[in-house]
Amino acid sequence: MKIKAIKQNGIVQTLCRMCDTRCAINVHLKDGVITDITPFDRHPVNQGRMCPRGSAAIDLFYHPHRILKPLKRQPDGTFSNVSWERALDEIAEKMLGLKDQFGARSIGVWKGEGVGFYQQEGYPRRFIQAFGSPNYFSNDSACYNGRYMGHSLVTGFWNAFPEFSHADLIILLGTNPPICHPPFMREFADGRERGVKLVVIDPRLNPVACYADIFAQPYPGTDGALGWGLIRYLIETKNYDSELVERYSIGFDKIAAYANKFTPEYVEKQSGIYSHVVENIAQLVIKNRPNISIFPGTGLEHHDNGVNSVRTFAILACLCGNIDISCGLFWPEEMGGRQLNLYGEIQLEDQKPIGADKFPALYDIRKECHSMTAMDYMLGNGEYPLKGLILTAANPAVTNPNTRKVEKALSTLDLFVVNDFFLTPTAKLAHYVLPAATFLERSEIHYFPKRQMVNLTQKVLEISGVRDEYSLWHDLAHRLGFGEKYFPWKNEEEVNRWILEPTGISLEKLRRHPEGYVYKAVRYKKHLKKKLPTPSGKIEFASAYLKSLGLSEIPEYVPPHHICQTSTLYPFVLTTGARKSLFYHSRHQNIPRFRNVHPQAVVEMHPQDAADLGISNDDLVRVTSEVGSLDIRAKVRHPSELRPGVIEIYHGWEDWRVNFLTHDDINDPISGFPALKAVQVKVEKIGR
Ligand SMILES: Nc1nc2c(c(=O)[nH]1)N[C@H]1C(S)=C(S)[C@@H](COP(=O)(O)OP(=O)(O)OC[C@H]3O[C@@H](n4cnc5c(=O)[nH]c(N)nc54)[C@H](O)[C@@H]3O)O[C@H]1N2
Ligand SMILES: Nc1nc2c(c(=O)[nH]1)N[C@H]1C(S)=C(S)[C@@H](COP(=O)(O)OP(=O)(O)OC[C@H]3O[C@@H](n4cnc5c(=O)[nH]c(N)nc54)[C@H](O)[C@@H]3O)O[C@H]1N2
Ligand code: SF4
Ligand SMILES: [Mo]
Repeated sequence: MKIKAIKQNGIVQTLCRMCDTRCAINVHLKDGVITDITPFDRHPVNQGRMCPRGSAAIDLFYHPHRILKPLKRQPDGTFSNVSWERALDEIAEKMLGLKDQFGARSIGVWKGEGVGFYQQEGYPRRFIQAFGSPNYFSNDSACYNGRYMGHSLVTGFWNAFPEFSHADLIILLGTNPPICHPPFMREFADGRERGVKLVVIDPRLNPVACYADIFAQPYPGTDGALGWGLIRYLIETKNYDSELVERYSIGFDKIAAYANKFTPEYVEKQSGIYSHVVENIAQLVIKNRPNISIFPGTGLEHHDNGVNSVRTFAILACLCGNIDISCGLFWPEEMGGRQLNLYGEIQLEDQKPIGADKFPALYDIRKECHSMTAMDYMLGNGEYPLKGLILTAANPAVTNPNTRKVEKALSTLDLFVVNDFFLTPTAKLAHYVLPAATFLERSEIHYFPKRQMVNLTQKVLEISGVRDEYSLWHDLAHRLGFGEKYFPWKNEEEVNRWILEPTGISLEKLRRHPEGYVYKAVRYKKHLKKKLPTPSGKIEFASAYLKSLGLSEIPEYVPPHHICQTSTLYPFVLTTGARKSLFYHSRHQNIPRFRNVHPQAVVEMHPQDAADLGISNDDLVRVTSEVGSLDIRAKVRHPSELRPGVIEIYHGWEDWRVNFLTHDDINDPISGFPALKAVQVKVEKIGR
């Protein structure tokens, strides 16, 4: 590795991107080598703390298996080194050939969780629009879009992280903050000193549930019923913000009429949450409104009724008068920097973005194509063929549902390029694997919406032979003939300046503010003065837009498929993907000190279920769904940790891929999300 550090000795302040929390860190350098990563104590997000995954950036950066030169797959399946110039020339030539033969839309791009949002997502979006194809895919076909859409359909904006420390009541639904968003726990601890109450709704006792005043375990996918039960209670007892409803919302009569049937007893029947617990939660809501943080995680969106569950709780928040306040649904104002995407300039709707026919709201609201449907197009079962894919920072051969189909589909591509650090199961299927740069090797502008704050991250080091994300798209664009027009900037520094120019904020200024620069002082209750960004300009309890698409106008509660169609063959419900502290999806299994903590995959089971099947701890069991099967060790949990009938398997294991079992065709009708947290399965003991 030939490494150039921006300084040989000392500390560089930047943001960690081992997850999207983006804690501020000090990177310590000695003779050009990173010796330590410690928290930077003047940043409001992490306030001088960090989690163990942050320092693992060192393990990642110097990992012995890191790919440092482009690889090309040979006819015998092995990989050989090629130069960057040759790899990019050949990729560009192939792209132009496919474009000539099948049209630009036969090629797509895909960005994964490895690079996150904002600027790094902007590059592939810009690239593929400029190329003339609408086919932009991402991990967000199974992440975040569901929550984004659920909130923005009601209020017009995304529910950025609330200021939990200002709440009097926090309701967490299907989310696991101590593991997933560690700084939340500090905010919670601050709130706790003031007596904040906590309600946790999760079929599994996740770590934060141990601190809850009320912990309720619903059947997976039934949160919507609880949401409607709480709405009914507020309306019945006239304990809602009537002024907000009258002046700033539409559709109240419709939800009031629909909520009627959700008595506590009916909610109990639907969700398994005792009726008196439903009432207790409702009373806590009434007592503490409007200062309530209602926060849903993937546990809601990974169901076939996910968006409507999220909408139901967004409506509940609005009824509590919880809109545009610090601990509630906060409406961030933008900085006003330039956007990288080209949606204002190039319209490609007539090119039939993949999935836009099945899930029109997904493309409309997020300008994203549906990654599961992409597999059908690759396999020749789409309206037109998808022949080429450039994928960066994702590992769908592990993380996308119905993984065997994903592998088969990716293997049929005429051109498959993967940009990653490692030869992942996805990269092994590629024609070209390009060596990717870590976050320590790039500089980007990052926003913290809830604080209306911006940071510039620092490029700490450079490895010869490794190119950052911008360079990849830039270098390809120039070979394809649209570089000068759409990727004119020589490097990230020039892009950063172009983005910032209209704001009057300089790069130098951001460099002087490693603690973050507030681009606009936060104001609350803006909806009293200006229209909300919904079609009606008001809070939408009922959406005429969804109705026009033939979807439910109000977020009607439809029980999940495993309840509508119970199966004697597959009597268990498998929830997947409850995060582990040291793993990040499919990442970090190759970091030995982390692997020692999580050595192998397990299926977590309720002791009664295990006893019924004669299963003891560590027995080898086979879990089978309609899609596939997986052999895995059993972990028998304490009776309070899981609902009986529910089992759980983590989703990132390369050697035990739970997505062999998940369906790609049981989807939420609004977002197209796969039902990753409700798979009907059977369990058999196969050995010790
Ligand atoms: N350490 C670590 N941190 C991460 C990640 C990681 O892989 N590792 N991933 C990051 C990413 S990309 C994301 S999207 C976030 C996800 O962050 P979260 O959504 O906060 O976390 P998950 O662990 O996915 O939690 C989902 C919870 O939902 C529960 N659940 C399952 N079904 C239901 C249901 O029907 N109803 C309810 N109420 N609960 C249900 C599960 O038992 C689980 O506890 O985490 C981020 N942070
Ligand atoms: N069954 C089931 N499946 C799930 C989920 C679940 O809960 N259950 N969760 C879903 C969710 S919420 C998400 S977000 C997705 C995540 O799915 P993916 O986006 O596939 O995420 P990762 O597995 O983390 O893969 C990221 C890849 O990017 C690489 N990488 C990391 N950083 C960088 C970088 O800076 N640049 C580049 N070029 N590469 C980088 C890593 O080496 C890794 O191979 O998984 C989804 N899949
Ligand atoms: S929570 Fe951990 S991994 Fe995420 S940004 Fe902070 S230190 Fe990095
Ligand atoms: Mo995610």
